Amino acid sequence: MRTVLKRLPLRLHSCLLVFLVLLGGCSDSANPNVQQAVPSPDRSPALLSGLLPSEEVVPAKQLVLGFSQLGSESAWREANTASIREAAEEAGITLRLGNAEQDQQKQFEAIRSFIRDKVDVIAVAPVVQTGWEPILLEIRQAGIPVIIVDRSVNVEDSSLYVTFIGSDFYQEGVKAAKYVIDKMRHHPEAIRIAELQGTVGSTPSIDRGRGFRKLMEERPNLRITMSAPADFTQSGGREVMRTFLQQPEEKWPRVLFSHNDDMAIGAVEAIREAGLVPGKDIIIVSVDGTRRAFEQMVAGNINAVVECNPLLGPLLMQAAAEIMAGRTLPKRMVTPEDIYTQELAAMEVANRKY
Ligand code: GYE
Repeated sequence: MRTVLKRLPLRLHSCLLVFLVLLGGCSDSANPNVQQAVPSPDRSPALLSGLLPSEEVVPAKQLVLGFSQLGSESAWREANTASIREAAEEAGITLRLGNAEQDQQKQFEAIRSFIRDKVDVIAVAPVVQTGWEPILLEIRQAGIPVIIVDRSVNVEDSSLYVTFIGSDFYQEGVKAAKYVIDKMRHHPEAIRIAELQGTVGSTPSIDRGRGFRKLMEERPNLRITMSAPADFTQSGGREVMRTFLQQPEEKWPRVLFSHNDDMAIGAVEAIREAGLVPGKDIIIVSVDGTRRAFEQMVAGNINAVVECNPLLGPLLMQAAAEIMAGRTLPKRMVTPEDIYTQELAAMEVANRKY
């Protein structure tokens, strides 16, 4: 019989191997409830070699995964949802998917319905990072293992979940800052920077902002003079950028750091409306690396994009199957990511998968 893991593309095994090599030693085996649901969680040498003996793996049709997706606000999110749907189908895993439309309460409701349905594994992409302890305790009571996907949760007891699969948002902020510092290296004068933040209280917005600021501290002439949340949406980015440009001209920013591509694309529209040239009068750096942002780079409107990979589906399915097979996963799985500038955009645009 074909198994979940046999159905996953080979490159995923090597991906997981990279994570394990990078993060080996971070594994968590302290969660008694996870151990209850997951017998003998010793790290398997077979897993480390990337080759799994098929007979040890739970047959695909037995695995039901409940996934609470936080919303559908951006191109990144659409790609993330599609990746998870496709990977579940490919792996033969039954997926129950709830779209919480940016509402944490709806995520709780979806999770409670997964508990009632006695799914095997619950995955959550948390809209904000606080407030998760009570529901994670409810899941623990039910003996269901939890995988956190994309954004993280602030909990004191990290044994409340098995693993967190997602990007290093702090590093994304650092990469964006490095680009701005390099781009402005011949400008000793005071440079005003505007920042479009994502959803208030969400990990990517908090950590991208922190990483960016950390590097800015070293450059006193580069100052963030305007900063406001725009919910990671294109319309939000357009509206907030409009308000920035309603300020007197001497306050206009020379640089825009947008926490995602959708908001940057909205900002490009607002910049044009104000009679300015995006990418020239205002240097723009954003995060995600969607095909649309690459097209904007090719057109010269966006200057640089820090990659944030939404294609987490295959890794999530692999992790769920590993848990069911009783293996210990690293506590943290980080996706490798890059930064792209206009010079590279034309070459890369056709290769973008999202
Ligand atoms: O950058 C943004 C989306 O959580 C990493 O959420 C994700 C972010 C992504 O809306 O486009």
